[in-house]
Amino acid sequence: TPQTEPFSHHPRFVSKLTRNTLALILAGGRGTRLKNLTDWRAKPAVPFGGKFRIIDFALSNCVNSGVRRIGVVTQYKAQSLIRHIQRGWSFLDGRFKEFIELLPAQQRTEETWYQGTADAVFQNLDILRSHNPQYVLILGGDHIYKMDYGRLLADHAETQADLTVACIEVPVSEASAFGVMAVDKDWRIVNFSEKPENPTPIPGQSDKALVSMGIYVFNARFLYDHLIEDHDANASSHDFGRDIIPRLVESAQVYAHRFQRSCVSTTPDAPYWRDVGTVDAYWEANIDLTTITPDLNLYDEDWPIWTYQEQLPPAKFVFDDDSRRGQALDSMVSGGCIISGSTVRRSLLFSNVQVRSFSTIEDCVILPNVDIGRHARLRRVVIEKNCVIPEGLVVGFDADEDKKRFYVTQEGVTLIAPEMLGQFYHYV
Ligand code: ADQ
Ligand code: ADP
Repeated sequence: TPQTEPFSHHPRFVSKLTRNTLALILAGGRGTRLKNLTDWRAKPAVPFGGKFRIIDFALSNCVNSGVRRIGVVTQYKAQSLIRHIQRGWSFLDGRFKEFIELLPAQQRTEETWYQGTADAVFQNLDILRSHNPQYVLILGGDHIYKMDYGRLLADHAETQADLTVACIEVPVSEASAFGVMAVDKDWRIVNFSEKPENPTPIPGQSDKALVSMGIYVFNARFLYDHLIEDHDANASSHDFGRDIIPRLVESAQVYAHRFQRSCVSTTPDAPYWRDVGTVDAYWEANIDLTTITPDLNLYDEDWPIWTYQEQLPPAKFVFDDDSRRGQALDSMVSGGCIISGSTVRRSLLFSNVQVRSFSTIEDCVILPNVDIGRHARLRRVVIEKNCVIPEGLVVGFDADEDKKRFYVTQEGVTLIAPEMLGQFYHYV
């Protein structure tokens, strides 16, 4: 029988639930819509917010929630992701039974790479079992959000579900990119369809749909049984959204958990959850951080976003007598940057960016180790790591001209990568 009393009165406290949970972060997807930003790295390794990489958000949510046994499942272009995790995330302490473990596709149990998200978990079943968790929390590695998974686990235990799927409301016009669900009055999922052409709106709210965030809590044993069953099924694509969840909704206790608030949110009505899967969305989410009250608060001491930090000197601003400039306004500027004799506005500079005299940078997202020569004028540009921007380059004023050399998005954001400048990559 479902628990009716509040979970806080229950003998199993949330800390016990989080401690008995093993998180698996799926970080192996391709992420092709980010164009050159994912040519050499997996999407979860793409730098975000000046200091972080996308996966730091899911990882920080785990650590801050008290879920400190974490597996990261990797496949495509994993080298820089693995490097980041080794350098930045090895602080978890084995003495407290905390760990982060990398689970690369390695054809250990099968003769194939990971076929789909469910297969990626299936191929690590023996490792999962050896840790003996009570709950398995399955997450994607490519969203930006702050979420307390303790709430989700408490909800899962309270409803005595076999599986709980975290969900959020999105405009119905965007819903076909997601798994769309229908729930009954107790939030039990009664229907689930993966990326339907014509998504069904929430009853009484014709403009909204309830969609899966790709975040699942399974009772461990229940998960193992169903992964084995799915593995043996011929017609399956071995994907949670396409195969496992629609099937379980019919036969098991599958509940929805509504993501209603980011842990500490400046805008409690609209929980922040972004897929920065396109260059436009990536630019927009990064630039938003430079506004006066961003939708995502990175200054929240209760929910720090952990990452690997290089030891770098402070950002420096040099006033140049000739150009009579040397400033950044409405911008975020990371360690190791030097802005000399130039003006930066509404921009986000990652570590070790140099902007030289007489240049003007507006609405730009500049990844680490970029050197911008004199007299450059850049507007609405994303610059990939390690670019050397030649003296006098003008981008963002004439889209037809820019398209000849660079990638220009629908919204008129230009992406510049070293290859486009004829530059060979040099590893730093
Ligand atoms: P998608 O967004 O299409 O749908 P999917 O491509 O299945 O997500 O990837 C989910 C996560 O798994 C990503 O973090 C990705 O990197 C990783 N991944 C994908 N293939 C992998 C593989 N072979 N090996 C390892 N990792 C892999 C899912 C759900 C929808 C839901 C959305 C929410 O299927 O129902 O609405 O997420 O974004
Ligand atoms: P990240 O910014 O994610 O750390 P890196 O720039 O370090 O990524 O690149 C990840 C990996 O891809 C590195 O091993 C690097 O050597 C390789 N790489 C990146 N760009 C190129 C390129 N243009 N040509 C060859 N190798 C590259």
